[in-house]
Amino acid sequence: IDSIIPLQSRSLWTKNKAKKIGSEEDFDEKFVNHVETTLARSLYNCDDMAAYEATSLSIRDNLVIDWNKTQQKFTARDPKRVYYLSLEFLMGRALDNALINMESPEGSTDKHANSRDMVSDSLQNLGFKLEDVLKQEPDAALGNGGLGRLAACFIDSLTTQNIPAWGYGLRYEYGIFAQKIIDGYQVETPDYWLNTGNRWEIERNEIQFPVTFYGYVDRQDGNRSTTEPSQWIGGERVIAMAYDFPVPGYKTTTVNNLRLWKAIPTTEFDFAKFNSGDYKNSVAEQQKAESITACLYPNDNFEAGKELRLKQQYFWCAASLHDILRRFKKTQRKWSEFPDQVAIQLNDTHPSLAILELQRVLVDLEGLKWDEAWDIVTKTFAYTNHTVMQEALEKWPVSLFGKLLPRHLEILYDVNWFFLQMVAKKYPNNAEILSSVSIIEEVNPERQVRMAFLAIVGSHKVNGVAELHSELIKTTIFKDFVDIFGASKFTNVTNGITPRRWLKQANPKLAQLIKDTLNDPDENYLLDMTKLTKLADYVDDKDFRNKWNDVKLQNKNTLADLMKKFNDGKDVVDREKLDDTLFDIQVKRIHEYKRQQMNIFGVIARYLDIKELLSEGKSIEEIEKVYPRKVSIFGGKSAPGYYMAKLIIKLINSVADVINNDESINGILKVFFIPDYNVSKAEIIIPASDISEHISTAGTEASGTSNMKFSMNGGLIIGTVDGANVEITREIGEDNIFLFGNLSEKVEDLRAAHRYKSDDFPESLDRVLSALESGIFSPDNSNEFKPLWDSIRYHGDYYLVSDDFESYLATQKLIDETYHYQREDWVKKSILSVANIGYFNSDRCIEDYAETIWNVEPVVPE
Ligand code: Z57
Repeated sequence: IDSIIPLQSRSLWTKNKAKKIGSEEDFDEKFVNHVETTLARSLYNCDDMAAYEATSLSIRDNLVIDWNKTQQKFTARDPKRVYYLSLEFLMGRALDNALINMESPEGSTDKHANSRDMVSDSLQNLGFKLEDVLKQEPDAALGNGGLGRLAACFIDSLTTQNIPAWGYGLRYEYGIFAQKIIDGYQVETPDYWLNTGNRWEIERNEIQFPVTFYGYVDRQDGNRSTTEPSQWIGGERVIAMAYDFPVPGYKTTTVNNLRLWKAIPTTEFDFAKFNSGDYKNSVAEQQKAESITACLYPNDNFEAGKELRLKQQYFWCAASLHDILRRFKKTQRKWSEFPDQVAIQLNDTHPSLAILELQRVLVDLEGLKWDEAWDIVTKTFAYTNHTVMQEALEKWPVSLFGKLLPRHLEILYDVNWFFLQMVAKKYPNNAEILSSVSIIEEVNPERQVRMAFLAIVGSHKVNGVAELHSELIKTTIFKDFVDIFGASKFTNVTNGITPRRWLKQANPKLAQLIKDTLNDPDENYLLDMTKLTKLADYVDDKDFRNKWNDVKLQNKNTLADLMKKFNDGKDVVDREKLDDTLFDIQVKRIHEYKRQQMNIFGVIARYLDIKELLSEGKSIEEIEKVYPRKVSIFGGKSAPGYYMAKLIIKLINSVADVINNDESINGILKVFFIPDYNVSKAEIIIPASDISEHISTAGTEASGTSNMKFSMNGGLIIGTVDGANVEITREIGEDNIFLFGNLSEKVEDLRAAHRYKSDDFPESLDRVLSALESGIFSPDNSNEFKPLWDSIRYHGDYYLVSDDFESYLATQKLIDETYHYQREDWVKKSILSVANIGYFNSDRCIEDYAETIWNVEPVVPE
């Protein structure tokens, strides 16, 4: 392309090319320029918010320069690319992350070790504090929990690893709701995160694709089969417009792109309505387009099956595929090369429609033969499963599916038909297996599309997210598919987290100590976490242990500040005794399977014990020797329609009310629920934990990723033998983790046993439930928590709280003893956790995907 541009113009462009910030002065200049022109403000009305915006714009300029270079290089080299399709990207804040990832100014004579320090100094001179400026940024909270945050860690690692990759998702105007706690209850308020503008996105007015819904398939041109090119005459049409978010990597100038789609109306308008003078209604009709990307569905591990959600899914898949196909077609390669150029990863079943959409485009629009097309499709896609829980597996009523996407339903039927024929050949006269693996579930009153089965049939690889989970899917929900396709189609890629955000950004003090100790001034350990193992050499160094403990103490102090803010400005914990206060933390989505109820029952048991000892005449000083000082911290959102989860939140707050106001216990036990848990709060909470709880019923938590985050920050773990806890134990050593509870193999039998032995549970739990029943935690309505005790006493205790409660309490006791009476050991365990957690960084995880699933290679910038 270069050669067609006249030399004159070219040199003019080169002379004036955008320049990256190379020094403090460069930054000052950019900053003031953005304040005075882009923001149309001045020195006299530049507040912290404006300073945040101008800083972001300045840093974004840097990213965009590298982004352009990266894309040009990719276009020239045309390597295989990875497309990560995720309905959720839980990014959190961008600015600090960009500053950390930004290379120190290339070839600059600047005195600073890194760009973050440079910008910090600049801002200081300009009259601002970086810390305050960073806090102005609202979280980009386009996700619910683990799945969405995983996608965010993955694009960080994809870029850091220089892998040509795109993230594709939706640009929701409302992210996950903000949680208020009013009288102990969760109240949801809308998260209109774009309210103050978004300085990180680039609106791509020029990238617009039409997306069609409803309508019918035209078969007037003879009686052609559904596997031959067909014409879908759509009903409704909307436009997908691109918004790009540059994704920086650590110590690389590669910048990848996260492309999020917004739905906007078409400019076509309804002449019938217009002519009939119904202008207002025809505008209103158009406006409806925008509702498609208005809001993120706030469910985690639960499918509600709403039409608008299916519309979101198709809208997103159609637009993303269109974009991918357009990019591929520019290279003028043969279709058979498509899978060598394109790897599409399906983050859960949410994007499974992309499988049908690609088949449709290839057959209906590009004229490929069915089999040829299907071969390309299956070589292109791979599917990640994140759960075995039935209520989270997506199913769509066939009627709804066919109404919204009539041609896709035909294709789905054909895909299913060929698949079942293959199965029938393998298992002659076996109707049972046919109905058990059919993509269409034949149920009364409605037939349903099983999206997970579509994802398996349409992919070449299926992976779980931790070893235990990957084994479980092979032996339970996807067992028949292992027989049909062979075990090699199913694989494991254990989750990981990015150490840039979850260590360096969240815990600068620990990062500093590690950097000094490892003698790693360039912080290369953040790229090669095996380097952390060296920390183990220092466990016997008392001075080092003290420093280590001191970092924790400072982080606990910062969390104490946060709690104070949410406690009407009153301290929750005694600052004088922070080092003697065990911070016990459980922060994650509220769900019965994650068993926050068991945690709070444990707190109640402890409180009852303390009260009983008091009533026996024991002094609080003596009691404190048995039940040392501790604060139980909770945080997390419940899905708005999840009754039991909301009741658990209320219970936690009611228990906190009673315990925190009981002066007789002298503050040796405190309970606190931090409202509106999100990524930026996680960055404060996680580094401050002594012990964190990962206590799901065995076999229910696919992986968990906060377990990795806590360990990477020197927090110890109390956990069940579930998800990634198993591998964490293997890596850090079983002496350094507190495991308890029944194993997943026993869950089925234990559940069955509850059906005829309903009152067979431990005294310790009975005592807690009786206290609840007595109404001491719900003075105004003694039956308020009835559904919680009923579910255990009378409804089969599905999550096996009664089976694990005793070992849970016993393990808590062990934790108390270790923290308070073997503190040296405790700190050693903490150091060894960090030293051996390296495996769970997301770079390793992305390398795994790249090698075993995508077959892609890095393209390193020069
Ligand atoms: C979600 O956050 C997860 C699974 C789901 O099926 C849905 Br829907 C949302 C979580 C799992 O519960 C975690 O165990 C896992 O660590 C995370 O996905 C990332 O894999």
